Formats: sequence, C-alpha cells, structure tokens
Amino acid sequence: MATKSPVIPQIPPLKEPDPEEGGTVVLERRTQKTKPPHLYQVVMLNDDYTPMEFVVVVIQEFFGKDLEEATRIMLKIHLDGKGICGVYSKDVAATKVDQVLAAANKAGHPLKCISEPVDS
Ligand code: TYC
Repeated sequence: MATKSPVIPQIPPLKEPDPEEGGTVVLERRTQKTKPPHLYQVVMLNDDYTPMEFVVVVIQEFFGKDLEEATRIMLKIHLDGKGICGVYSKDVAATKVDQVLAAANKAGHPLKCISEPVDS
C-alpha cells in the first residue's frame, strides 16, 4: 500500500533579528487594506394613489422613525417626488426595500422604493 507523504506547511521566513530592536523580531507591518463598506440609501417615490397615512406607518415601522419624523419624510416625498427614508449597508437596504414593497403589495398600494449607493 502506498504511504502518503506528509503535508508540510509553508511558513514564511521571519525577518532577521535587528540589533537596533534589541534582538526582538518584528513581523512585517501591513498597511490597512479593508475599506469602509459603501452605504446605500433607501429612496421612497411618490405616487398619486398610496394614502399618506399608509406611507407614514411604513416609514415608522420599517425605518424606525417616530410619527413626527415619518410625517416630515412623507410630506417631502409628496412634494419633491422622492425622499430618503434611511441609510444602511447594501444588504440591509435591499431588505428594507423588499419589506416596503411586500407591505405595499399586500395592502394593494402602488408604493415604490429603491436603494442606491450614497454619493461619496
Ligand atoms: N402622493 C400621495 C397622496 O397624495 C401620498 C404619498 C406620499 C404617496 C409619499 C407615496 O411615497 C409616497 N396620497
């Protein structure tokens, strides 16, 4: 029966001890490579049919706003055509959009919202 040869892990060589560092071996320092994640804003769009009260409830429920802030955002959307409900990671923003669209469909309203990268 053939015997398997052992797998020997490759260990990178350490730097030579530097007398300046009192014989202490310092592992190579690396520059930070991880970038902050892109943020996405959930933008709600105006339409002529979805009741204002429904939009206010959706903004409170899915975006954690109180009644006053949710009403302010709804009125901005109503007047400007669109408005930002919140800013999140890509995945969380996509989930918020799904939740809003599901609630709107269930209630029979044409309410729409999208997520888009925040300008940076
Ligand atoms: N324009 C709607 C109305 O007058 C209200 C509305 C506000 C609808 C915001 C959608 O995202 C929206 N009933």
